[in-house]
Amino acid sequence: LMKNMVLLLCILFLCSWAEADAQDFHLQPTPQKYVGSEDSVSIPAKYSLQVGAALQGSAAEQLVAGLFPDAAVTADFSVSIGMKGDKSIRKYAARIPKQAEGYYLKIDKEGIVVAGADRRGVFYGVQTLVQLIALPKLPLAEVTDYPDVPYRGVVEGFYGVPWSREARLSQLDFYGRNKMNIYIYGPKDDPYHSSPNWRKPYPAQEAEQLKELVECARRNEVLFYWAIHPGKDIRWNTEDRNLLMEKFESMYRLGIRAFAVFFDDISGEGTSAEKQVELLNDIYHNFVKAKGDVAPLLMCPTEYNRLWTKLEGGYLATLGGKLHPDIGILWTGDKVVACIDKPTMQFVNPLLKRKAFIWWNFPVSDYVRDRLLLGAVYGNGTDIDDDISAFISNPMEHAEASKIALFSIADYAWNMDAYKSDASWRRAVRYLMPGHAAALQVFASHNSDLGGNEHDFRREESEQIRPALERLLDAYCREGKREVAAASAVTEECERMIASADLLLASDENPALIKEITPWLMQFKLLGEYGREVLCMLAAQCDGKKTELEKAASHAKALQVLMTKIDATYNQNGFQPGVKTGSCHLKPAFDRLYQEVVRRTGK
Ligand code: 14T
Repeated sequence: LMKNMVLLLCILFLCSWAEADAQDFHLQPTPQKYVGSEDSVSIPAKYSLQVGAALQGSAAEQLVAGLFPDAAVTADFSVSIGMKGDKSIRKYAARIPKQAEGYYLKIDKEGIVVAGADRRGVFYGVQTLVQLIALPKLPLAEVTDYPDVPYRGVVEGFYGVPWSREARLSQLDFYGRNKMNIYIYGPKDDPYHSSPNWRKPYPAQEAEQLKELVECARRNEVLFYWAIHPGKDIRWNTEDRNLLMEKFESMYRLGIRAFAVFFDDISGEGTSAEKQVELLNDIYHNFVKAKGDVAPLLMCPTEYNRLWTKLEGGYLATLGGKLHPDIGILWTGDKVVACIDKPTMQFVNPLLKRKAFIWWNFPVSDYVRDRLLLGAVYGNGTDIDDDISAFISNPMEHAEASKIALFSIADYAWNMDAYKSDASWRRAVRYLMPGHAAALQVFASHNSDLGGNEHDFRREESEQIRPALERLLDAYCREGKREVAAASAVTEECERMIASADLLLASDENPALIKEITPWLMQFKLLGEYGREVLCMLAAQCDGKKTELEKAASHAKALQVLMTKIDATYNQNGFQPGVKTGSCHLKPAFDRLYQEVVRRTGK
């Protein structure tokens, strides 16, 4: 008995300790080191604020000014913000991580310190502080933090309708909050980025909007790259070279300080490695270096993935050997669309003679335009941080919906060891619609797979209801039996789908998101109703209830017609027109059951 008592006490102790240790909040992206306490402090009305001299006019200073608008000259509570070398944080210099963009943050009863390794590090420290201050109580804490990957962010590189001004402004703010530091502007269907108009300067209004984006990027410590895609019709002569330089000059005048040249998805003259190298090295010496305040040049090769690499042709070897080592080379992995792992990097880095700059083609949906890719981010190696110079994502033309994946990509690229795919996904959903997280989670969990596609890239879908669906199908198709537990689990899921769709359609919590996904929400609701009715058919058939079966069958059939109508009415792009939802498991299972009931009824 005594032994058992001791054991019980031990267990109780361990539980309470685990409880105390578990935080009910999670910083985003997951920091490298967080030491928190149960104890908290409330920031008094009177506080002092010291901001390092080197931060004058910086994004970090602007963010801090918003957090602490009325500082006193002296006070018992002090807020000190600075970067390495600043007087304001001198005492803490030794605690600042050595890594670029790192920071040390301390909150105690006397005050708050944010000490960054560099300007962006300070900004990230303040962003972490923003998250902590938003909690019900400000915990006493020490954070020592830095990114695993030097460049983390987004390339607007898809085919389809380019993002709107509002969407881009919202994205840049999102990148700042999620500690992403790069955005590459390269929408394939902007005629001034690609052929035919890459040679021409932007019209006044578009130029003005780009200027505004550059300023917004600066406020968020995001490097704004502008990419040109000239390869479809470039002639390797001085005329085109000068036109390209002039275009870069005009973009420089708009405030852009980072440039890329894309040679993807082209054929013919433009694909020559020698000519591409010559142009890039020329831009490097006569533009980037000549200006002195321009970020490292980037290029997307024609052979940008392993599948398309013809080693005999020597294309990549030429780039690797002759392209100036400071020029970054983009790479999508073993295929156009593929996850990135150690072998991916072991193949490409020796060829490029540098760490590849990863362009991850997820959640881009320009080759499956009838789908939404709202699933979890998984499949990339968590041991590749030393092998890559960047991890950037090519998103969907649905900017707000892309944030589900981007949130987790930011988390992954900041701290790979700590990355937990499923937990990160759920936090992303909560971040986008905190008041409707459960509904959005239901919707996202059934809108993630791509279906059969040219890149053979698939994602898990409807994972938690799959076992019940399988048991239901199996029992009914083989033996004509209704597996009760599975049937009610699936019915409940259908009810959740219907309610979630209604809640989201009626909500004004995130109007931009709802607008993007409305056709899919309408389709999703119908699919839920269809599933529910098919299950009624099945029950009626099993119980031999003829009139009920007739009623349910005619409703199910009407719902099929309505779903077909939605598919033929909305999202009518010229590539993959239509609206597909729950298409990996739910829709096929419901269709199969419907047919099976009809077959067994003998109709
Ligand atoms: F630059 C590359 F890294 C890249 O991925 N290029 C395009 C990109 O703009 C597009 O969004 C992405 C996904 O569709 O794939 C590339 O475009 C393709 C890929 C193909 F396999 C265009 C045509 C293809 F046949």
